[in-house]
Amino acid sequence: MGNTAADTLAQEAPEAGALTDGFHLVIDALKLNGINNIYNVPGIPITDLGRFMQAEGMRVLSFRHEQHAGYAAAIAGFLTRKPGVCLTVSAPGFLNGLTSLAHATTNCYPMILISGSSEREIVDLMQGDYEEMDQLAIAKPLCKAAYRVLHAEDIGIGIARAIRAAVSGRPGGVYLDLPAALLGQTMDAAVGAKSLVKVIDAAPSQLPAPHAVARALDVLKGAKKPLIILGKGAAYAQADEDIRALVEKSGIPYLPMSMAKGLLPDNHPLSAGAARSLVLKEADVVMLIGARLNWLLSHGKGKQWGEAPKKFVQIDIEPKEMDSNVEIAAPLVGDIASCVKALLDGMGGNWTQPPAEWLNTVVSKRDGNIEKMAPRLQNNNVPMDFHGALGALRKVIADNPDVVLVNEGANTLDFARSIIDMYKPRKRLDVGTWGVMGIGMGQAVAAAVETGCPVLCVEGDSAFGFSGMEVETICRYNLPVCVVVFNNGGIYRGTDVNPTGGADVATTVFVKDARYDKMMEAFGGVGVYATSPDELLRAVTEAIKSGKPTLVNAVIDEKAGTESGRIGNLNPQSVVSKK
Ligand code: ADP
Ligand code: TPW
Ligand code: MG
Repeated sequence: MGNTAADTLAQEAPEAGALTDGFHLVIDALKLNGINNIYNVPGIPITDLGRFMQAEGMRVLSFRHEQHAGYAAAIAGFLTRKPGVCLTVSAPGFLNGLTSLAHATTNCYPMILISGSSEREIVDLMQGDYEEMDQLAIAKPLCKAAYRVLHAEDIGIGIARAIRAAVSGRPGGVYLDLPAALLGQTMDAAVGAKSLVKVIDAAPSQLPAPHAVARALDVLKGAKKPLIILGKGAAYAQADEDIRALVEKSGIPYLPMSMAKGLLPDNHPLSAGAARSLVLKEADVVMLIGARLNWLLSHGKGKQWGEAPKKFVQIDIEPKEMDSNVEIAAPLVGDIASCVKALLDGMGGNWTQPPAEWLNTVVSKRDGNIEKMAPRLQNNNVPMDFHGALGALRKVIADNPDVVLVNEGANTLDFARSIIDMYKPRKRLDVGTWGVMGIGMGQAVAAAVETGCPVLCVEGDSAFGFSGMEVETICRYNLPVCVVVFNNGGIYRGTDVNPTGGADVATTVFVKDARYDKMMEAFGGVGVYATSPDELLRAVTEAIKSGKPTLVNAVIDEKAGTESGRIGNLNPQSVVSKK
C-alpha cells in the first residue's frame, strides 16, 4: 500500500521541536497505508478531522446520513480490497453507521468504521456526557474486531490493527473508537512519525494444503454432472484470469451468484445462469468458489437441490464455513487466488472434460429459456412492465459494459438480476447477503468514486426511498450516476387496498404518480419522466453519455409485481385468512 514508512519519513521529516497531534497522526497513518478516500458525516468531535483530511489531500465525501456513508465504505472495500473508511460522530452518528458495519461483516467486505466518542471518564461513570455511549461495547458483537485508541502514540498501531483485521482472512467490518480527547493530544512530531506503522502484506496469501487440492481434484474427476458456483468472494478475490481459466479448462458449467455475475461474461458458452433450476437439481458434484450455502442457495438441500445425491467441493478462506449446512466432501481452505491456481496446476495438461451429454442438457435448457424470454424483453408496453423496462436497460449495459450497475428492490431486483447480462467482473453491486434495502445511493457514490466508471442504479421506488436524500450528495460531487426509479407506486405492487376501507392507504402503497425525477432537479441534476421502454432507453443512454447526475422516473404498471418478488415463499403464513 503506497510508499514504505521509511520513504514517507524521509520525504516529510518534521523539523526538530515541531509538534503533531492526534488529528494529524490519524491522517498520516491512513495515508501511509494507501487509504485516501473517506466517507463521512461531520460533527463533534470529528469535524476538524474531516477538514484536516481534505487539507492533506485526502478525498472526503460528506453524506447526508451515516448509513449511506457506511454502505459506500463497505462497497469501496469490496471493489478495492482495501478497507473502506467511514467516519462518524458519537452515539447517534455511530449507531447510524453501525448498520452498515454489520452489513460489511455479514457480506465479508473490508471496512473500518471510525467514530469519534465522548470523554471516557464520564462515559464509564455514566455521568451524562454529550452523546454519551459505550460505543466499543456496542460495536463488538457486530464486527470482526473493535479497538479503541487512548494515547496519540498508539494511533499508528491502532490503525494498522484495524486494517489487518478488516482485510486478512475472511474480510469484514472493524470498529475503531477515537475519543475526542485523543484527537487533541500533542506529541513530538518526529516521535509521532516514527510511531506510524505501514502494514506489510495486509492480506497474506493462504495456500491450500496439497492433499486438500488432490482430494478436490479427485472428487471433480469422478463427476458426471459437475457444476461450479461462483460467489461474491470469487469476485472480491480479483483472480479473474485464473478463475476463467479454471472454468474453461475444466469445461464445467458455472452458475454465478448475483454479485459474481460478469466475473465471466454472462454470454459465456459455459454459463448456466439461465438453467439454474436444472443444474442445481441435477448436478452430482458442486464446487463452490467464494459462495456460502446460506439461504440464497437454500442451504444446499431441499426441493431446489433435487433428489440426486451430491458431493460438494468448497473453496473458502474461512475454515468454519465448511460443513455449515451440509457435508463438504472436499474442503479447500485458502485464499481463492491460491486455491484456483493450485487446482489449475494440479489438473495438468490432459484433464478430461465432463461428459458431452451433461453440457448438451445444460446448454439446450439455457438456450431454450433465453429464447422464451426474448420476445417479452422487446415489448414496448405503456405503462411498462418489468420485462419491457429491463429489456431496455439490458441493451444499455450490453452497449456500455464498463458501467457499474447498482440494484435494489424486490421485483426490481429479482427481474434485473436475471434479465441484465453483465460482461465484466465486479460491475454488479446489490443488496448482498441480507437483502437489505437502502444500499443504493451509498454504493452508487462509492462505485463512481472508486472506479471512475459511470454508474446505473436500478431501484425499486421503496428501495430508493431509503437513501433518496443522497441524490444531493451525487449532485454536490457531480458524479456520473444515473438513477432509474421503477415507480410502481409501492412495495411489490401499488394496488393493495386497506381491508377496512378506512382513509389510510394500504401498508405497502405510496403516493400515486409520484415524481421522483423532481428530486434530482431540486439539486441541479437532470430529471426525466419516462413512460415507455424507448423513452427509458433514450434517457439512460443520454445520461451515461453526458455523465450528468440524472434520475429517470420510470412508470411501471402498478399491477406487474408479485409479493416479495421471487422470495414470497419466505413469508410466514397466518392461519386466520386474509380479509
Ligand atoms: P454469495 O452471496 O455471492 O454467494 P457469500 O457472501 O455467501 O457469496 O460468500 C463469500 C465467501 O467468500 C465467504 O464465505 C468468504 O469467506 C469467502 N471469501 C471472501 N474472500 C475470499 C478470498 N480472498 N479467498 C477465499 N475466500 C474468500
Ligand atoms: C432495511 C423489506 C424487502 S423489498 C422491500 C422492502 C421494504 C421493498 C420492495 O419494494 P420496491 O420494489 O423497492 O418498490 P418492487 O419492484 O418490488 O416494487 N427494510 C430493510 N431491508 C428490507 N429488505 C426490508 C425492509 C423489504
Ligand atoms: Mg415498488
